[in-house]
Amino acid sequence: MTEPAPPQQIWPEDRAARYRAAGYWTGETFPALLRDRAARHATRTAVIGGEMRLSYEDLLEDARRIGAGFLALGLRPGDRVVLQLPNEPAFVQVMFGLFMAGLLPVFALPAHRRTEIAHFAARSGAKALVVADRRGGFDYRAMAREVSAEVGLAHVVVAGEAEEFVPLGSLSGDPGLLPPDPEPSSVAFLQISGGSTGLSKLIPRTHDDYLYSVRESATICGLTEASVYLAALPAAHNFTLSSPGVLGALHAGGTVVLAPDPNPQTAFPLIARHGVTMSALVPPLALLWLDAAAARGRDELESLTDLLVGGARLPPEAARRIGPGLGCRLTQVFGMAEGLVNYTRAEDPDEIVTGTQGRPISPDDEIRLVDDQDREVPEGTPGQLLTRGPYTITAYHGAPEANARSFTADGFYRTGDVVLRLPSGHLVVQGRATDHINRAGEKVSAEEIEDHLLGHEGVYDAICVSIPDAELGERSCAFVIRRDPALRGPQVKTWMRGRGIASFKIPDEVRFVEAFETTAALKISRRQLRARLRAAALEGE
Ligand code: J2J
Repeated sequence: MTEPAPPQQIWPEDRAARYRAAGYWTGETFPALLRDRAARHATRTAVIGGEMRLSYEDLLEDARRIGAGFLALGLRPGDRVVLQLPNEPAFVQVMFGLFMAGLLPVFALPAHRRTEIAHFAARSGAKALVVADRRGGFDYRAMAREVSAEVGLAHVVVAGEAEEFVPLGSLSGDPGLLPPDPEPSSVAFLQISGGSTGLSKLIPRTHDDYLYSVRESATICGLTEASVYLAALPAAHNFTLSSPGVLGALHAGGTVVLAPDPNPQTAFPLIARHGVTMSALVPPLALLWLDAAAARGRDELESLTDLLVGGARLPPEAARRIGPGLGCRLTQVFGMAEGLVNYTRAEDPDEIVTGTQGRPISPDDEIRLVDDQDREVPEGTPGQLLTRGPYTITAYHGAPEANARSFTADGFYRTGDVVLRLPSGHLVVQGRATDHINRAGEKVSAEEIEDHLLGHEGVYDAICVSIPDAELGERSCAFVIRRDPALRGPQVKTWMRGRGIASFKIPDEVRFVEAFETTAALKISRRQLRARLRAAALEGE
C-alpha cells in the first residue's frame, strides 16, 4: 500500500492574501493559543469533567507531557492520530497534546465502530488510535484490536485499563523536544464529513481558518471569561467543538464542562452545580429539555443564559417555545464541518431568531443559490447553497472523485442544502438536494447503508430513504427486495449491527417490496428511486 500523502488545504493565493489582509487569518496556531491562555488565565478553570477540574496551567502542562509522550513513542510531527474519546477531560488533554506535538487529530465520534474507525485510519494514514477502555457496555480495546489487525496501527493509546496497549497515563517525554509551532496555514486536524455519498470524507482544517471561525463564533455568541459552556453533544462533533463550543469557550478564557450524555437527568444537575451559562443541542434534545423543564421546574437552569440549537431543522413552532420554556436566549446555528457556519444574532428580532437559521459568520462568506444546472435562482426563490470563504474547505483529503462532485471549478463547496435567503441575508433551510438522512442531527448516507445491505446474501437490492419522524426529525427506512423470501426485518437489523458501524446508521425501519418502480423510464437513477420511494412512503403514512 502506498503511504497516503499528508493532508493539505489550499486556497488560491489571491484569496489567502485577502483573508490575511482583512484580519481573518491572524497567524495564530493551536499550540500558541493554549500557551497564551495558560499565561493569561493560569489558575482559572479550563475544563471540568466528573470530579476532575483542570486549570489552564494544568491543561498546558498535561498537553505538553502527552504531546511529548506521543513523540517518545516514535510519532513525528505531521503524523495523523485517530482520536475517539467520550466527553471527558482526556479528550481535551489529548487533543491539545496532539496539537503541541504537531500531530493531527482525526476526530471520530464515540458512536463510531470498527468499520468507520478502520476507514478513517486508512484514509488518513493514521499511525495511532486513542480510545477509552470501555464505555456504555462497549469495549473500545476489542475494536482497536480488530482495527489494528485490518489497517496496521503502530500504536493504540487507551484512557483507562489499557490491557496490551499504551496507557494514556503512562505517556511522557521531554517537553523540550516538542517541535516549534506549526505553520498557521498548515492543516491542524481532520474533521469527519456527514457524507451523503458513501463513506465519510476527511475534512482538512488549518490553524488559520478554524481559529478564525472559533474566534468569531465566540464573539458572536458573546462568550467571555465568565462563560461556562456545557458540552452536551459529543465534543468531537464540529458543532460542539467550534460553534462556538469547547474551543470557543477556551478561546474566550471561559470554562468547559463535559457532560457524559445530553439527557436532562445528567445535564440539568451539571448546569446547577457548575453555573453553566451556555449549551448547544440538536432539535430533538432541545424538545426533550423543554419537556423536562416543564416537569422538573426551571430551578436548575437558573444560570443558563444561552442555548444554541442546530445540526438539523428546528421547526419555528418549537423555536418559539425554547426561550420562554428554558428561560434563556435561543440562537439558531446552521453549520457544517466543511466550513460555513450561520448564527442568528442577539440583536435579531424574535421572528428572525425563531424563523431562520441565521446568517454567515464572515462578510467574506460567499453565498450562491443555484438550480440543478448551477444557474443562479431569482432573488426570493430557494436554491441549492454553494459557498466559498475564509474557513470553508476547497477540497476533501485524498478524494479526487468526491472533490469533483462536491466543489465547483471556481472553488465553491456544494453544501447539498436547499436554502432561501431573506433580503437581510438570513438563511432559511428548506430541505436538501442530496440523499442523506438527518437523524436527530446525525447524518447517515443513504448510499453507505445501501452498500452494506447489498452485502447481505438474502438481499437482491435495497434503497434507503428518510421519513419524517416526530421525535428524531427524520428516521431511516430501508426498502429491500429480498432474494431470500424468509428474510425478516429484525434479521436485517441484527446483521447490520454486525457490520461494525455506528448504531445510528442501522435502519430504523425495514420494508420489503417486490420491485422498485421501473415503469416510465427504462433507466432510473438511484436518486430518483429514493425520491419516489420517499414520496410513496409519505402518502402511506
Ligand atoms: C437545518 N439543517 C442543518 C440547521 C446543520 C454547527 C452546527 C451544525 C453543524 C453540523 C456544524 C442545520 N437546520 N440549523 O458543523 O459547526 C444540516 C445541513 C448541513 C449539515 C452539516 C456546526 N445545521 N444542518 O450539523 O457537518 O444539511 O455539521 O449541510 O454534521 O447539517 O452537518 P455536519
